[in-house]
Amino acid sequence: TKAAVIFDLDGVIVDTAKFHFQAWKKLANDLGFDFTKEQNEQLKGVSRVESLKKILRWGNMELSEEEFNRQMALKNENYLGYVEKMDESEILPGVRKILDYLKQNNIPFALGSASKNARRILKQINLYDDFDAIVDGTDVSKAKPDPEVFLIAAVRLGVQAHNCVVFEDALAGVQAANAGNMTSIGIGSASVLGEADHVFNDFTEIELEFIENLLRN
Ligand code: B16
Ligand code: MG
Repeated sequence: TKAAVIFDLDGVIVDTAKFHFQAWKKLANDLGFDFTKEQNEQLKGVSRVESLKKILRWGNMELSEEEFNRQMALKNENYLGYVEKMDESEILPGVRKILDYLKQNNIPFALGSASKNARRILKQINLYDDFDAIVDGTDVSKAKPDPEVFLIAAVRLGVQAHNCVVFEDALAGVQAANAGNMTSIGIGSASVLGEADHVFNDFTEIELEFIENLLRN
């Protein structure tokens, strides 16, 4: 049995959630309303289209299809303005240590993200070539909590789903990993990610021995 690891991107490897928030907030403000940081939590792991639908519901707004698509494109342009400025310093604390450990031990690892910008972000932070497989929002038809993104990653890594360990910061992502029969590790608050097999506040709390044990089983 060959074990492998799958990482979510936003909220796990980098904190792009803060940039998504700024860009969505600007969109809402330009349309004449606002939403809170708490509401923004509900956008984590959610696709671009579904995010805009939620936000418009919060603002009690409806847009024509054309305007909806225009707003989505504007949001993404704005978001990419932040992404352009990203570099290796944006890699969250503790992540590099785990990636190095996996590489040294020849344990394959993939990216499993809902973002259509995932490849661009990995290039910005100089991790693009480190992943054995990259599955992102351009590869899937069903959004998390559907396990599709992680199942495709397992196939591309050549491992069985039940031998995969998934790191996720969003509840929808934890549910996707569980639905795919994978081991789920929540990164964030246990009150949000209680459905995960294990939860840590961040990667600095994870000992290499913990990963070792997980991958041995
Ligand atoms: P984009 P993940 C998700 O990435 C984000 O958590 C979510 O907030 C975002 O709306 C989604 O990607 C789509 O991103 O607009 O770049 O295609 O957490 O699955 O890595
Ligand atoms: Mg995420």
